[in-house]
Amino acid sequence: MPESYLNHINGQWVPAVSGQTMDSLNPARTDEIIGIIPRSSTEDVDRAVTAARSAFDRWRLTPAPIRGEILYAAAEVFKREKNRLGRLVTMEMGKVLSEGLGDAQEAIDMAYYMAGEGRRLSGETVHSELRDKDMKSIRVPKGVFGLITPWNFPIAIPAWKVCAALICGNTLVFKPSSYTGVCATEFVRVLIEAGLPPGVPNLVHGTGPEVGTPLVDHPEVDAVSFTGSWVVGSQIEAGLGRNHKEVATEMGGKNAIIVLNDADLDLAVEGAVWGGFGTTGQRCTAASRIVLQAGIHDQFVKAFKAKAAALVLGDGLLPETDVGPLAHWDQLEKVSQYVQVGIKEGATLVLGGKICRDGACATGYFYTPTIFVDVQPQMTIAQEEIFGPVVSVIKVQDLGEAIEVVNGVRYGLSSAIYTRDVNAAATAERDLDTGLVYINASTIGAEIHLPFGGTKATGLGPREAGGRGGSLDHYTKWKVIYRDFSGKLQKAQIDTQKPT
Ligand code: UN1
Repeated sequence: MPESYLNHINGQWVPAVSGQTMDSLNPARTDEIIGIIPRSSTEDVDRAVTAARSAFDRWRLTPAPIRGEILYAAAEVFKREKNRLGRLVTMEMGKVLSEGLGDAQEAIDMAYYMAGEGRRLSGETVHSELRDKDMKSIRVPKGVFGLITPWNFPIAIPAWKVCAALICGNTLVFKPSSYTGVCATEFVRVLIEAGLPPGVPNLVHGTGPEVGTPLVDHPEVDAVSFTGSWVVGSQIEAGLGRNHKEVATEMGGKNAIIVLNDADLDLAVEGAVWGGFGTTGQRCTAASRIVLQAGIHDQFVKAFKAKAAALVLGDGLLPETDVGPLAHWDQLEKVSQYVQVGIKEGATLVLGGKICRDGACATGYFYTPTIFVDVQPQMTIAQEEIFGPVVSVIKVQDLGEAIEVVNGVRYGLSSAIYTRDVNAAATAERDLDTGLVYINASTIGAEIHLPFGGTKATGLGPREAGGRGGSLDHYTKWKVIYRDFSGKLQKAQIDTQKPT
């Protein structure tokens, strides 16, 4: 009998008010239910937001280094639980075990990193133009956050948002993807064990329309962080903008790897396989376009195809598996449809292009690694985010054309270039319009202590992760304090002070 999971509201584990539930399935073995999670609605959201609001003042006034100590304790629990959480990620979301463990590792890293920020939440002190007056800027929390996270990094992305929100002194209502509710619950259990007070973290399970929408629309929610689809993220941006509430969105990419004629080809092929088919292509940072300079095109495609064809599909818990299933049925449908569009628009399918139903694939949502060549930059498969194991190869003549192709999409998350020419690498670094640029490395694998995010339709608002210049800018607002201890009326810009 699968375990039943609950919402966490005001320090209590509680079912949805409606009593309704949803099953969370293993995408590699769809007859296996990983857990039963609540299917909540507006009333549950309302209770959670009320709890977060009433806990806010106490949490805001808890010294930041003490908040940091709780996050440090959480990091230690994440570390203790890493194997269990990593396996659970694989079972509920499908990525292979080494990546499931990597997902859990990001939470460990983020919790330690943000714990340290408790002693570093600094602003500026500067000199006043007037005597006997001082001034400073300080970071203050924004209040109650709504945090909405996707299924592709079911532990890591919650950790990015939750740890940053907490260290800055905010309380929160966390609404995870309904495909990975068990991972989300285990994540919150760690926070509770670490000693977070009631009402500070709240967890409400459910669907986007039934929980996400009332959460972002709630008048007592001060700001929102969202990672997920462009369609939903754009609606959230518009709605919050109208209400003057701050939002940070991260909505995907159409990332590309450039390979120039002088590149280390073996390294570039390895990078393309890892970026294109790692996590079954279900990363916002996945390398879904490979832009090849004409001189190495044929040789690269041959090696790339051979390596991709050798990838073993199966249950991510099995040691021989290279590529796990897609995370759910809709993903399988979407990927299949995009592949049909690619064929119709005239791209040449050289590998894969089909749902896998043989052997180890029979029980789940598997799609074979797929490569298209002869792809034109404007084709649908080269413009839209597919979020699956489908890579489009585009041929170009030179670096200038390559950069134009990479930048010629509406997203701007990650890009990479393989070259031994230092001038070419520097030009790419300057001109690629993406939030992340990799030199001689693939498009995936950002580290948590630098900002994560991108340009154009990839997202709005401050970046995720990182510290200054990253998520601290989303989870705090600036307050400026002027203190005049002259005992008289002093007028900035008007009273001129002479040297004595
Ligand atoms: C995502 O796909 O939304 O840089 C996040 C990476 C990972 C995070 C990806 N560390 O690929």
